[in-house]
Amino acid sequence: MARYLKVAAAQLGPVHLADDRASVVRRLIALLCEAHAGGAELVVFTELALTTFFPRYWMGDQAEIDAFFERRMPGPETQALFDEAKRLGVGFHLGYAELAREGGRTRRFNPAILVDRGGEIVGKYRKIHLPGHAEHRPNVPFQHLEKRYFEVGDLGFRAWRAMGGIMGVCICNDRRWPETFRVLGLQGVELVMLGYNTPSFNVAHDEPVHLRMFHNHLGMQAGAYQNGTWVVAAAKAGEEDGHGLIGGSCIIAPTGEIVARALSEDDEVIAYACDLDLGDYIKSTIFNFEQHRRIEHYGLITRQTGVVPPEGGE
Ligand code: ING
Repeated sequence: MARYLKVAAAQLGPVHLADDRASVVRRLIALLCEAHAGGAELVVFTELALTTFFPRYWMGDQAEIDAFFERRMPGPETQALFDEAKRLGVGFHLGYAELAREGGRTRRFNPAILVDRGGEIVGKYRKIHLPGHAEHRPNVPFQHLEKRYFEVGDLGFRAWRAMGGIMGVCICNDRRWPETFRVLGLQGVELVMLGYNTPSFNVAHDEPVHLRMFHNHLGMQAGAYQNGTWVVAAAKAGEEDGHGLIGGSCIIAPTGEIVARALSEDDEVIAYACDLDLGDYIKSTIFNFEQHRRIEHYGLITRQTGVVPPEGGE
């Protein structure tokens, strides 16, 4: 039995500080229309799609920081994207920066939403694994201040029945952590969608540049295979005001194979007809969780945060 969903990853090229939201939304709508023309029913946009990757900058003034955040979704500039998607009957995933008033206080998150064919937000995820640092590091070429500008997501890793299957969402750094995919896998996820903004080189360690792309795909391919799920990943790519971000947007089958991959570091649509039943044999044999997992031996994973090496010995 095959249950096809034509999915597109809409890679977004650089968004510069000078680019306003309206111009970015026009690009997103153009990508949406291109994907729809190719038969896509679901379009995955990237993380923090509406602005430049602002956590690379140290900003001391909260009003300056908050200018990168959305107060409402859809908001005045993004309504046009929701309207066009609904008109075309296409679902989409969108990452953005969220400023919310909850529990009597202002909250700031790095979320992504899943919007169905009818234009309704059916799911929201707030990024849990925030990489980088919270303090200003003056001696590096760029900052990575997600721990300063965002709170840790408080909605957990959730899967939703939508688009004719079981959909999951995570964001960027989440894709590097096996726990992300396993918690979604334990909900029977059939397609995990995500966006990422990944600097082209690692300021934290002098590592060969080719490893950025290798590690980008490694974690997602493993996550796909080990949980029998599709993974659709859309990059924000290219040089944003001189700061490079890797491309490599891709669609990965539950077998772990990359079935489509972006060639550029600019606005680019890739697409694939994903058989949402393809992961069934993986979930019912090698990764039949019910039959094979031994949770009585996994306690350290949730009891312990950091490393505790063995005592004694030489
Ligand atoms: N970006 C990067 C990512 O996880 C990063 C941060 C890059 C962490 C390279 C470690 C190594 O792809 C975001 N936004 O999480």
